[in-house]
Amino acid sequence: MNYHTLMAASASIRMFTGVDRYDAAVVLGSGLGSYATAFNDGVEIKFVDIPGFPIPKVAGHSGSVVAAPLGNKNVLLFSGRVHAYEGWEMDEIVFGVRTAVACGAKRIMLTNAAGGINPAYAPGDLVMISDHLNLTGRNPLVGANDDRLGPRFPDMSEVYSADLRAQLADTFRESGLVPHEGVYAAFLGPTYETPAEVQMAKTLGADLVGMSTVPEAIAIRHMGAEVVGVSLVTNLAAGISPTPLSHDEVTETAARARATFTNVLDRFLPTLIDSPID
Ligand code: 8IG
Repeated sequence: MNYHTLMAASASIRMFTGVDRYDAAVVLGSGLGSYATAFNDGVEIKFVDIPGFPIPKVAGHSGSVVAAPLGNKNVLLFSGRVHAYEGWEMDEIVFGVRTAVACGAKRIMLTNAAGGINPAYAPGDLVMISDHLNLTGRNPLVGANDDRLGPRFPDMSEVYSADLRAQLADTFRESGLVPHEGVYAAFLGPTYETPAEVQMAKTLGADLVGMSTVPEAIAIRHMGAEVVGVSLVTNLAAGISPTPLSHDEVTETAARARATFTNVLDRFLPTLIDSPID
């Protein structure tokens, strides 16, 4: 991680918007990026215009951050995440969240689309992430540690803030949702798992499977900010589902669940932004 590039990215966002501090950030996962466009008073900055940002190669989305006021605070909403399975390095994958923390964000919400292992989940459900299993074989902190960012051996005993999870559970209930919570197992991808791999993850304690979020959560904790995670279950994991997995199923379910997701974020963002640890 190049510290100076990180500082340049942070300065670029703060100077472009004329806001010297952002209080919180949200990373919008696959199919959920449209949430950012709902902020009418937000300013969109394309990743190509920020030093050091990885530019997604996915057709139709080169990535951007919407900087928006919320009450008397300010939030950053990122859409256009990059993944390890696309060939990106860990430093690139976590660059956005590190920039958010460098802009002042003390709390970051990570969202994703994921496969469901826990039989209590159905496609379309939102699930809070209680903890994770890093099964990617990668870690964003490998290499020389930059002590300006965080410690060599960061504690991971509460990656996903218990306080924020309790508040998100309240938001789920207020939205009429079951406050599902589960362990997210990250695989490298891009293949979905075999049924045996899903059984392995289940035996290890996983409720959800996905290909993102974990590197970002690690980098955020490294820098001492708080994390809250939510998965949209878009498919049942291989072998749990009676039918083969398809990316079309994933995008269709994400589209169906968008209103629920929007409702939860609208209610939760004021909580996320109102950090008592300023
Ligand atoms: I959406 O079933 C989505 N992302 N690893 N497995 C993994 N990632 C996913 C899945 C899944 N569904």
